Amino acid sequence: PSDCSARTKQQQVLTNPNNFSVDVRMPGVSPTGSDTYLCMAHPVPTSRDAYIVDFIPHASMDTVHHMLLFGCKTPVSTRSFWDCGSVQGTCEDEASIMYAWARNAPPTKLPKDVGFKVGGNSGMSYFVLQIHYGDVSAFRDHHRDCSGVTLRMTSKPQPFIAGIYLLMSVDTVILPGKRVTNADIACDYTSYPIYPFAFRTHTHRLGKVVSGYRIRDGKWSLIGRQSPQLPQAFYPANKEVDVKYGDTVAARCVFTGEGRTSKTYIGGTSDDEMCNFYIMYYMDSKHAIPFLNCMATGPKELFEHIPAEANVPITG
Ligand code: IYT
Ligand code: CU
Ligand code: CU
Repeated sequence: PSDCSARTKQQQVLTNPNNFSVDVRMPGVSPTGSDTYLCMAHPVPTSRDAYIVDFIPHASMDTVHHMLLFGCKTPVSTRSFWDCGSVQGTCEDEASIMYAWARNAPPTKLPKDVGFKVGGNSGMSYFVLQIHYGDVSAFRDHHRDCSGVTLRMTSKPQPFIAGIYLLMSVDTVILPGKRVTNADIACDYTSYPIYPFAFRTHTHRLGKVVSGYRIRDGKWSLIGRQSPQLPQAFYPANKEVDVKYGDTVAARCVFTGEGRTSKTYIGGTSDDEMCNFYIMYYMDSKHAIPFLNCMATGPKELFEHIPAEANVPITG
């Protein structure tokens, strides 16, 4: 409806002066084609340190396919909204994913005493919301959409800081017609302990299964395994598996080249592929590292010992 023109605002919760909410919502948009990606930026409303402690999604089930929330220093645009389809059109600098909503997937909650740090000197001065609108027929009546997310925030320092560890392949090539191609990624972990509590997988159409592991003393322990063809939300991770100094973190994406007539490379379009395993973790705020990346190809000898489940496609 039309009451969504001034929806993006900051709200003070009267009970506790440290607590506030930020509404990051589309300013009443009406996509004109199917599979439109729209983005909007919202400044973090404080220059001090602040912590996101909860996400409350507002998504129209009949139009929104998925929503992602990023933090960064410089959004691609500060217009009310912009088209951010196909290529990485969110931030000028590196965008850090903090939240994912996908139709028919259960939402993940942050554990108690855990917050994403933004504002201050965190390098996060903007939130960028990306919404993938699916079937456009729901917009034939030209109504305006204000889907988005409300962030529950506090200025009170949290005992644990949430972070994201992104494992991604940069060099996988999938040969046409070849039944199985693995993308293997691995990095040694040499920092303070992290405690994974959620994970997200991302590939395009050719991905069958994506699995992430901790390797300690030669033993592989599953952090999470999912079909990237299911809604790409954050799913609960195996809580028993922490990662500490001396461990290796590894991920495998299984692809098929069946149905393709030319080589498929890593890239931004839907004809390209990606192999991503995101670990959402918390760590002691005393030595918190909010974002980590691993882009190294895993050594063949290491992946000879990957559990067999990593090669089993998830059906249904
Ligand atoms: C080449 C590739 O794999 N791109 C991924 C991972 C990626 C995410 C972010 C790369 C960079 C980032 O700043 I955040 I550089 C990719 O684009 N993944 C998509 C979204 O863009 C997040 C996804 O849905 O996971
Ligand atoms: Cu989507
Ligand atoms: Cu992608």
